[in-house]
Formats: sequence, C-alpha cells, structure tokens
Amino acid sequence: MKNKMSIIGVPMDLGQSRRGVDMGPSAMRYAGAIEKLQELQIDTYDLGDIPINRPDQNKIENESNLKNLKQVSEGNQKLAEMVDLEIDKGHFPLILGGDHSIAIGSLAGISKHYENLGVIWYDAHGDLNSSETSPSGNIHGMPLAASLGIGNEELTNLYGYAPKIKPENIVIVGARSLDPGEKELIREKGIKVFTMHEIDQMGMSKVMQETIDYLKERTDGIHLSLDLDGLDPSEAPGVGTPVLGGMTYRESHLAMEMLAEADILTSAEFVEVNPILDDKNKTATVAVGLMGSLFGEKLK
Ligand code: 6HN
Ligand code: MN
Ligand code: MN
Ligand code: MN
Repeated sequence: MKNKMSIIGVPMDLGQSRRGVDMGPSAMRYAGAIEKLQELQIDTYDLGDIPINRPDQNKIENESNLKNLKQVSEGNQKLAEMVDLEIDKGHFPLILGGDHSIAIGSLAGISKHYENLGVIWYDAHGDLNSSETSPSGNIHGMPLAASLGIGNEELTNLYGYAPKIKPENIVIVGARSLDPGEKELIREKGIKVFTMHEIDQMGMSKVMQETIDYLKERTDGIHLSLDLDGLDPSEAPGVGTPVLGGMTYRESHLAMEMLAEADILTSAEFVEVNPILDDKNKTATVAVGLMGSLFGEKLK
C-alpha cells in the first residue's frame, strides 16, 4: 500500500430516506480514524468534507423517480474530481461516507486510473438496482449497477464516461438481502457473490482467500467498498438499512487482516455509518477498528 493517504469525507444522506448518515464522517473522525492511521505510521492528509447541496424544499425538482438525483449527482461529481486528483498525486484515497450512493463518485474518480479495476463490495445488499428495478427510489441501492453502466444516465455517465467497472471484476461479500431485479442481474452478468450462506459454510478465511486470488489475477487495482450494514446489526447498529444475520466483528477483522496481508488494495471507502441510529458511536468505533486491521495493525 502507498504510504500517503488522503481522507475525504462525504456528508451525503440524500441517497436514502433516513437523515443522519451525513454525520458519518464526523462520527468516524470522532472515533479516532485519523489518529489510528497516524499510529500506523501512515502519512495522513485529511482533506475535510465535500460540500453537499441540499434540495430546495419549496421546489419540486425531481423529474425522475430517483430521490434527490440532482444533488446526489452533483456531490458525486465533486467527489470523483477530488479522488482523481489525489490518485494523480500518488495518494491512497480513503473515503468516509455518507450513504452508499457516494460509491458512484468514488469509482468514477478511481477507475480512470485502471484498465481493470476490481471491487470488493462488503455489504448486506447488492446495490445493483436501477430506476426500473428499485423498490425504493433510493440511489444508495444503485451504485454498483450505475458503475456497471446500468440505470439512469446521469448516474451511469457521471464524470463523463461509462462503464466504470466490469461485472467479472466484482466480488460481493456478505449479501443477504437482494431484490428480484438484483438477483436477475447477478445471474445475467455472472457476478461473483459470497452470500451469508457461503460464509457460514466455507468460513470467512476461505471466502476471503478466494476473493483475493480471484481478483488478484484479473485486476490492476482493487477498491474496497465497505458498507457497515454488512456486519450484523448487533455489532453495527448505526445503519439505515440493517439486516439480521450479518458478518461478525471478528469475521470482518479477519477479512481486513487478510486484505492487509495480501497488500492488494489501491483505495477504500467506509459508508452508511449513521450516528443518530447508533448506540454511543459503536458503529463508527467498529469502522475505525476495521480500518486499523485493514491498514496493517498487528496484534503482536
Ligand atoms: N445500501 N435494496 C434496497 C433498495 O432500496 O434498493 C436497499 C438498499 C440498501 C443500500 O445499504 O447501501
Ligand atoms: Mn487523474
Ligand atoms: Mn450498500
Ligand atoms: Mn447495505
């Protein structure tokens, strides 16, 4: 991993319907994210938060069924520019969300730099909906599809190009809530998914080893997109769309340690931390604990 890291906060809560996830970057900073990285001898540049415009309450701006499309696109455009610039400087981008709609901007800025960007999508959900298949109209359920070039053009073509990633370069880990249209897309595109069923049967160690081996041979960079709702809500309660039966804190630590050991990541993001729904900043604290393992903290 690169020794220079740029931290970019994205206080975005417009990709879904529960307010508070815009405070995710603050919650993770409060839980000691920056200090943790510095402890690990990483040269850390905290760039602060990207400004996110709020929709005008007096005006109905939405012409599509996607909630806050304009503001979500604008925020993601700024994020893409910033991420692109940091990679140009040779820095490792670490993005703090915000709801998962921000992965559209992250991937738009990152993927410019790679022919075959790999993506590890650590999440209870597939985030593979489009305007046609979405049950909610929430853009945080669409970033992976948008990055594949599927869905509303303002999202798929963000930052002026599409697609950002290829289906064969994606691995979803921890899925346990997939909508019918998402399942169909997974089948159609042959996307690799380790559901909770496979994690239970194979164990996290084997799941991560297969993920690493699979991506290592076919990609030239790997982005980790970690949605805190991938973890079980008993250990990460501060999320907007919790789903029972998730990955444990220990399994997640192991996953992060294996990624650190393999030294394959070129960027990462931690999303969906909502301190309003949380229990004494537990979820942000879990996120920072996982960052520690991901960036090389050793137990002995
Ligand atoms: N997330 N599949 C549901 C939807 O509304 O499309 C839930 C999406 C959750 C998205 O957690 O990032
Ligand atoms: Mn560039
Ligand atoms: Mn997600
Ligand atoms: Mn999720």
